Amino acid sequence: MPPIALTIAGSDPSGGAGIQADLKTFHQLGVYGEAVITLITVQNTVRAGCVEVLSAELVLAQIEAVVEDIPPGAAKTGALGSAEVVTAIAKAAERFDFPLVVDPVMTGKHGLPLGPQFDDALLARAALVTPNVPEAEALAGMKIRALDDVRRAAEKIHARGARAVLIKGGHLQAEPTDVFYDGAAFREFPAPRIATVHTHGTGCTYSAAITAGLAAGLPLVESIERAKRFTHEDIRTSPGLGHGCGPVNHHARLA
Ligand code: PXL
Repeated sequence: MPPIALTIAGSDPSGGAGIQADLKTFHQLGVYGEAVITLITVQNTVRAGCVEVLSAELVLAQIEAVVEDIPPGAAKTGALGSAEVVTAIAKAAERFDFPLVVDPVMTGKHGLPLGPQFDDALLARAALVTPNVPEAEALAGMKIRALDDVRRAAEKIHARGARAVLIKGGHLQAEPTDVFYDGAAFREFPAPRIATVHTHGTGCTYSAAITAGLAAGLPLVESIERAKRFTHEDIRTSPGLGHGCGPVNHHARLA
């Protein structure tokens, strides 16, 4: 049986982010992908139109159908769209016997509103939560400027119930260092910044790659390390599609 991973996320029709990025990432990392859609966006690399969020009932029915038949080895959430969907997934996740990665997506490219404030119920079900700096500021209720602030925010988010936290450093002024905290120790994952505008879908790809690692049985920190290398390679080799901020390359090869 191949490793199986589930994404619960929104659709980006341009294929760079959201459910499309997650499925391509799962596939590239040798994992069978399942996809529960929460919302549909209208967007391309230049502009964003609107967002339509599915009902919590429809999202839940999709999850139940998938999990009772082809249970995944790990799952992730991306854009969830409404407080009702967040609450419904938190409830469903009480019965998950596989790890859940929560990517607390709030705002998409071009300012698309993709998620509400997260309540503690979903964070408490997360084996890992992967905010970027603005999302970490919202979750921790503090401003983040330097690496010390990132560490404090990670502690605050961990205190809200997430088993582990990975704050992505891409929005920091300095070197984009990611900070991991699991309540016991901090780990830092630095990476050189790549000068490109073609980074659309970076966050989705990163959390999907971590989920693929967990689905394949890798330990959490190894999954993060491999996902970091994969995402870095995806950005470095982004194909420059579209007329604006293009997608990363979901087909990068890991050395
Ligand atoms: O990168 C966050 C994200 C997640 N999900 C969808 C998106 C985006 C960013 O634009 O469109 C559907």
